[in-house]
Amino acid sequence: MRSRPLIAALALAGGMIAPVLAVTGPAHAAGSCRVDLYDIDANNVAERDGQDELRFKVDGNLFPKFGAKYFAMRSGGDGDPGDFGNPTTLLVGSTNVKFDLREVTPPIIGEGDSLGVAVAHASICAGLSSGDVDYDTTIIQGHDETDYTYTVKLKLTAQ
Ligand SMILES: [Ca+2]
Ligand SMILES: [Ca+2]
Repeated sequence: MRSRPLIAALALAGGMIAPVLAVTGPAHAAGSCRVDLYDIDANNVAERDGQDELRFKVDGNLFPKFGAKYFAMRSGGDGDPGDFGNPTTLLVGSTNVKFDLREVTPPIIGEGDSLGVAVAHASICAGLSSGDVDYDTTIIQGHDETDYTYTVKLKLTAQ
């Protein structure tokens, strides 16, 4: 008989947890966000031959992922996530996420050289509620081999 109140209390506590989360969940600030490449525009490419061969490096992974692949862009070009094999990662807590834009030189398709880094800021994720979507845009610029500018837009989806 002495165990009954304890079991009842546990059952009550177990029953309480789920409804509380269900009520506060949608309005609760996100603890993490899924980050996806959303868009990349080549305003000016870097290489003198007028075409950059590109990959993204995210969390140590290269995109496109499989085999010796890259996506070639010329000035004025518009790249989509699918062109890079849909680069994605998770932003957790206060750590910004970086999408490193790499330029490779065929026939050697490794990780190439970094043109710059697009950032998804943790501060944006922290301001979102679960299910919300926002975007973080980075202008990547440099001078090697020629003046280049890329506009990279990352999409944050709050978990
Ligand atoms: Ca080239
Ligand atoms: Ca190249």
